[in-house]
Amino acid sequence: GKVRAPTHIISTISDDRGEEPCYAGVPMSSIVESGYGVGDVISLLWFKRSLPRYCTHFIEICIMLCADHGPCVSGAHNTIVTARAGKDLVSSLVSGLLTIGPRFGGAIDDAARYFKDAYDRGLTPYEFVEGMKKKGIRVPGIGHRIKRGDNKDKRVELLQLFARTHFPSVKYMEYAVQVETYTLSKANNLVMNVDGAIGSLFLDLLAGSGMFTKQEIDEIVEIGYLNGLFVLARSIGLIGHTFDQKRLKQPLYRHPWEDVLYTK
Ligand code: Q5B
Repeated sequence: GKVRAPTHIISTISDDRGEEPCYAGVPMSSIVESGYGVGDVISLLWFKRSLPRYCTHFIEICIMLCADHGPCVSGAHNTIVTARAGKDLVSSLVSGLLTIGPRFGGAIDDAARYFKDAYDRGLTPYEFVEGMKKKGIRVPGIGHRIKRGDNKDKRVELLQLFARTHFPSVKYMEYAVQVETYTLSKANNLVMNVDGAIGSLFLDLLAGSGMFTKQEIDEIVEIGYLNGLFVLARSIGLIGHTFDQKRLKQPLYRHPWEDVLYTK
């Protein structure tokens, strides 16, 4: 019989060999005719399955809420400086994206990992937070530069409200809220941030939707899919900041001497 030559690439999420591209086996015409949205496309290309509407709606809300947070955050600042240095769209975009990491926007996967581990092991919020302190690790998903216990992040409240209304279970979110109550008793800046809200709620989506096996959930959390939500969302804002600077014909940025402490 015929012997298949060995391939150098394996791909399982999309196929463009037919008349139309397919995402996880679903042809583009079905995607358009069924009125699918970005949440459905993410479900197909990242999770290789169609998810219930409340899940895809939740994903879309995450994207909308994280699209931008003003010009002063790390990502936007880098993008603005790069655009003002005369660089092109892609350079300005990636310069902003490269700031996404454990302190800024990229704490979602670790928040999911640590909250899941602590909840599944039955740790009290006290045991979890103090255990992290002993290890010298900041609790991912907790803390914000400008948000405080008496000025909570509206995005977190909106995500929690949506989940309380639509998710079958919010056990991980409730655990993260208990952790926040404990951290706020220590310092007013230790609020749950948007990374912590998305990380804990995505655990509830994965566990409560009935669409994933335990093994699949563990793999998603281990590989780290969830920072992808912030990267994707914030790209929208960073592209906007690039256009804004170009439209405003802003000159080369130079940081003022007065704002630097020159010392030996
Ligand atoms: N302390 C976010 O810190 C920030 C602690 C903590 C225990 C914690 C910090 C942190 C974990 C990572 C995380 C996502 C760096 C943030 C985002 C997107 C964004 C951004 C925007 C957007 C802020 C003061 C004292 C110190 C610290 C202690 C702080 N955090 N202890 N666990 N998690 N969080 N990142 O204000 O005793 O004085 O030494 O790393 O979740 O990025 O809008 O801006 O949409 O763009 O710089 O929302 O919390 O505070 O470093 O001066 O710390 O609090 O140990 O204690 P700050 P620091 P001590 S959301």
